[in-house]
Amino acid sequence: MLLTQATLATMEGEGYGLVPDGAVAMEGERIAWAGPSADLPARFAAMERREMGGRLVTPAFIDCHTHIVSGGDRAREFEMRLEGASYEEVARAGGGIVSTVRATREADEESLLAQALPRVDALLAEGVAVLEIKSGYGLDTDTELRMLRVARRIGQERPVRVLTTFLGAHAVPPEYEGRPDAYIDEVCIPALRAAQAEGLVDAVDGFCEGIAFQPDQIARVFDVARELGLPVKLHAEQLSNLGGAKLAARYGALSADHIEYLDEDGVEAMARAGTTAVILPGAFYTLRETQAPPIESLRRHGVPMALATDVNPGSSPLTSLLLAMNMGCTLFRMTPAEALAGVTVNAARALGLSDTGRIAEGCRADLSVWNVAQPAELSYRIGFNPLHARIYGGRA
Ligand code: DI6
Ligand code: FE
Repeated sequence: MLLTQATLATMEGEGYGLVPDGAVAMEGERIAWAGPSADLPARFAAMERREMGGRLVTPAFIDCHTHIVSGGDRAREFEMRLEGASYEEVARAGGGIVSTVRATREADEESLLAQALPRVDALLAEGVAVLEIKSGYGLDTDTELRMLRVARRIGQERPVRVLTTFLGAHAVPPEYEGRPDAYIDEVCIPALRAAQAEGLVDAVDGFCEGIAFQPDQIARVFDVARELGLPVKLHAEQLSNLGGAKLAARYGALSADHIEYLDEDGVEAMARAGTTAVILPGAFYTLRETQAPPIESLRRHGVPMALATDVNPGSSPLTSLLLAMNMGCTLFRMTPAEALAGVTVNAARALGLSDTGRIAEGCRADLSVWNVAQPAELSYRIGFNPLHARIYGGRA
């Protein structure tokens, strides 16, 4: 397939890597050539042509941080809070993360899949081609593995590439309340080994926070990840600064995520380690946080910034990367070019992928065609999806 008359945002080099009158030649699942139409090599000129009429063509989006597999929902909890219930009252009524853990444990594979697919489809409607999916609502071996199996099945049921992340260190389950070390040693680490033995793990994550796990507990999980040859990433500095990003950087982490409370030392450690910052404005918005991530400092130190939905039933019931881009700009003052890089080339980087998220020879032919003329429109509009066509693996 050959696309012509396209405005290409290649995401190569600085900014958008814009090519005003561009062409993209695809062979099989790969991009064979991309550049100005005037330079199209003769050997591609005879290919089946699709004229884009000046439409914007971008790399397909990548959602690099999701908890899209989970049981139940927390709408009633949301409602109770707005009717004036306190955090304790919500918890006593069975709300909070524990309610999601209970509902996830009770759900079988088919049910978890059926609950996740509508959320996946909402992302696909915006052209998402790569989706990271975490475990972390099972907190026992059976359920953690079941979540990861469902994640793998999503990649078979839908035209999307799924990367799985083991997040056993997400929360302390009720049966281990007050005993986080015992949970890490008796459940989390054995579950990670079991999941890896089944080929269910592409990366390992944790939640480093006062309400979750301390750096030394996360480090024990990361040591096992290293032994198993798995890359790591971390929920760090979301609600306070425990030095999580520095810890992640020490393990050469792919990414440190949330990072609202990240300090300059942490930014420098990430820059040195080549760790990507994953910005999650959906959680910031939902929790009505006030401390924004240090975008200016990340920019100054050249830390690549990705943007993701953090889709989860508690802190970010968001299934739109377009809205995440708008929030990244409006709430955090990212530029529209940074927002687009955040859901393409830098999201790929956060997942350790180098063959996607850009329009360049040899990359996967996962592209989105938009009914807009300039890339800033993708970040500028609110609640508007201008996707015109989705190209996945070279097929429309
Ligand atoms: N950070 C969050 O905001 C969510 N998990 C995490 O690591 C909260 C998850 C939930 O409330 O269900
Ligand atoms: Fe998260």
